[in-house]
Amino acid sequence: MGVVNVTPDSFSDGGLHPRPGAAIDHGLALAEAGADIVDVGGESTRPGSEPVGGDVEKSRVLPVVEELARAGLVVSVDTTKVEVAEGALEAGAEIVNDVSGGADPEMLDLVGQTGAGLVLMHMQGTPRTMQDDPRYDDVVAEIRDFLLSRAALAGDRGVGRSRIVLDPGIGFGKTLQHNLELLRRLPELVVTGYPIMVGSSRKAFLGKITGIEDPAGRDVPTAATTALAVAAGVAVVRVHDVRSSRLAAEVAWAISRLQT
Ligand code: HH2
Repeated sequence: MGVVNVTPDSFSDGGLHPRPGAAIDHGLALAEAGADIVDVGGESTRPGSEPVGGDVEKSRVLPVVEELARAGLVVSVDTTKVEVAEGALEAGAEIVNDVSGGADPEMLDLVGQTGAGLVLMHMQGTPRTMQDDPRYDDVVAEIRDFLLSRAALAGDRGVGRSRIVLDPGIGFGKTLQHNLELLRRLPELVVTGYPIMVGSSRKAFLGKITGIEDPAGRDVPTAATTALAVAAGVAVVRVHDVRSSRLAAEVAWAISRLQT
């Protein structure tokens, strides 16, 4: 899954694609580079970021979704707002990527009624405060239980089991140690039977490990996480630089599945 941020303030590529035209070109380039899905978002969720209104988010996202869907791409919309998701699905998106993990039951109803795909992600707190003091007794067990309970809720609201993807939310209310433990213990999420998605691309923990301060310089560290995630059985990786992660995924897949 390639990331298309139509935002002025995203942590790694904020302001790069603020206009629909630039974001559309970027989405097409990601598909060309090997993305099977493009994820279009109009609100930054980086630590400390402020929320934006639904109208602003829609004006950023909908023209981009419409054009990329028209070009034949599988488009997901990265939003927590029902009105944005609804507009995006009407404009041709097929998947809702909800970083709140379906906190608004109306989002689950919408996805259930439309038959769209749904990514449920875990976050502790809100983007404004989530990195202040994240705490867990057992980070993997707690996140797995949370995601399974939200998946069950989505099922009750009409979302088919095969349409649900679970995501532990790397960097969303997690310390370096939490992120590392989640990535080391991915098989414990894979055994739930739901497809698992991981979004580690360019995130701060990679900077802490490598000393690379500029997020845009973290694509090689990202590819390392992609390889390990694919080898662990993860189904989807959400990345900014598709080419490097696609290659890493192909090698990891060949080794772990004994395919060449
Ligand atoms: N990470 C970000 C945004 N959306 N969605 C899922 N399912 N999983 C993730 O890990 C995830 C996500 C943050 O990355 P980015 O979009 O590059 O930054 P920003 O939120 O600042 O736009």
